[in-house]
Amino acid sequence: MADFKKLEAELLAAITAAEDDTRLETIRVAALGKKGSISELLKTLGTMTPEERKQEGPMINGLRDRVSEAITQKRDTLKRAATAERLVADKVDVTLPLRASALLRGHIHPVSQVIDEITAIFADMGFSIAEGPDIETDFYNFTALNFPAGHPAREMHDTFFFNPKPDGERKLLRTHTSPVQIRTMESVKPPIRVITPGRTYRCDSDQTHTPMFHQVEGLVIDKTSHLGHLKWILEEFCKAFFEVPSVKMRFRPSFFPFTEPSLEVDIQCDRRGGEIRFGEGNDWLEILGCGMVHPNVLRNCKLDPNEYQGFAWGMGIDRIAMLKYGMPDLRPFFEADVRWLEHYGFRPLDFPTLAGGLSE
Ligand code: 2U9
Repeated sequence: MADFKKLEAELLAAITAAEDDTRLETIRVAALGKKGSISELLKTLGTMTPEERKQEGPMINGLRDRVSEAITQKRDTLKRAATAERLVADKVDVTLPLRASALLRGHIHPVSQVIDEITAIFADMGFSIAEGPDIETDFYNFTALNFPAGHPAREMHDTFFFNPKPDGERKLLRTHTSPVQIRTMESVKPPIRVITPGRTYRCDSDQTHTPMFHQVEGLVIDKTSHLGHLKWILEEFCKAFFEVPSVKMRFRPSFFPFTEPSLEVDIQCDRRGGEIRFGEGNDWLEILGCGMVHPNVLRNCKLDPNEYQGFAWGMGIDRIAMLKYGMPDLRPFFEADVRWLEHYGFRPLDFPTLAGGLSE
């Protein structure tokens, strides 16, 4: 009996003195584990006479319950103390600036952003997107598009040509995305509604021209498609792209080998105050060229001009990106300067949609 009291006093003192969970667990195993001091005492109950057991049983069981309870309470106390300690130590300075997540550190290049915006607008009107090779044959870049033999665009100083192959064929870097529409007309039976954004190349370099630039062209071929449809499409596009409720457009006669008639299109703008605003003002700005697809081009794609007709247009993506986002110089577009990209780039997760907003 005296031994039980002594054991209990020792265990309770050790439990009180335990400084952490590990120490407490060692005490628990030493007392209540398989070979612990209290477990050994419990085992002796089996060897006792009923009288002895009647007397000793409650004492040993009482000892076990009190020690278990003391351990549980001590564990709670240690846990609460640890939490309190962490609350004091883990200070958060809510005034610190936000550290940008890796996902937000990169930026979308304005050209990619504008391609995504154009894609969203034309996809909403039922157009598909087509792509083709940057390295083209003379046929797809010029001949099929009704360029005559001596046309200036076919000269070395206007276009990048590869060295001729043994059979004399000279490949070239496409000067427009029109070859993609030729390939589309060869492989898709009308009705066709397609836009072709992509890289294009010309032997030209100054403040407003770079040897590589971006174009988007559109093509509609059906049985009765006409300039009235084209006008509506271009007006809807300009309103959506420049995010204005209305815009006036001016169509001037022009000439391209691949369209007849051919037109150049200006949009209304206001240049006062050192910046351009669209949908208001008395100035005009040229933004694209267009026309009815030349019958020779249809014939070159094995389409009968007596059955099918349609229209096409083309515009420079870099140029309309500069206009929309107020970027004064074209050259930094292709200099890969991270500071420029951080300034003019777009947040990576804000994909432009008509419903969600193109540029917000
Ligand atoms: C096919 C038939 C006709 C595409 C067209 C233009 C007019 C045009 C320029 C705008 C600025 C090129 O980037 S730019 O220098 N483009 O003015 N493009 S019509 O006509 C086509 C295309 C494909 C089969």
